[in-house]
Amino acid sequence: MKLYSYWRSSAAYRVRIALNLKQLSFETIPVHLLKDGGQQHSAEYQQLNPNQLVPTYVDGEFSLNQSLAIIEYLDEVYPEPALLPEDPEAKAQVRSLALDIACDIHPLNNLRVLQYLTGPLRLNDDQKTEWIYHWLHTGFNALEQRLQKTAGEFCYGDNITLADLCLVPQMYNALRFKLDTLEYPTISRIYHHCQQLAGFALAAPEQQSDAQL
Ligand SMILES: N[C@@H](CCC(=O)N[C@@H](CS)C(=O)NCC(=O)O)C(=O)O
Repeated sequence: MKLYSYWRSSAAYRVRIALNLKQLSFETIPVHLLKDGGQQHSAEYQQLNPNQLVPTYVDGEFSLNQSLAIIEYLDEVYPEPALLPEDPEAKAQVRSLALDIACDIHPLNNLRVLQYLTGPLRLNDDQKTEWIYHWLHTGFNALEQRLQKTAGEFCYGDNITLADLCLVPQMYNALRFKLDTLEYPTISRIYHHCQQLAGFALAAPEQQSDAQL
């Protein structure tokens, strides 16, 4: 099993957590998102993933992009521990929380979006930061309200789910941008709790072989 990954990529971080929780050993193939103009744009990587984004999961002839699709695939093939509840309503709620993060928060502050803002659209650094904070606060405000209704120890009740695998990297990313997270006590509590668990801790950006500290 191979994971094309970048240490600071939130989407790759989600998959690393899943692989760790399921105790699957995998080889990390680093794709440096900044070096050489971004190795995700190389012809070789484009063959593997035409979206030019990480992660890409490869197992033999099987290759898959999109972190949530990868995690759900792993969850079906390696069911323990389950990352989605069985009950249809609970499962839908967990997916909905995960998608709030993965579809409505994460993409707006992705590298290629920020590069387009400061490149062709000529935003300066302060304007870029305002953009990042605006979309993080918009998403976190909604997420905090939802979690106040759904959370137990984790995002949805007391079991780790797909939603936690999305929350942790997104919060890591927000802290990296020095977002004031005091307004988000539930998000913060779940984040700090997850950080204590080995599967999450080992997936952290700083623990990766390609980390540049
Ligand atoms: N929806 C995709 C998002 C993948 C994604 O945006 N990856 C980012 C890193 S977190 C990336 O490769 N960015 C490179 C770029 O923007 O050029 C997933 O969940 O896998």
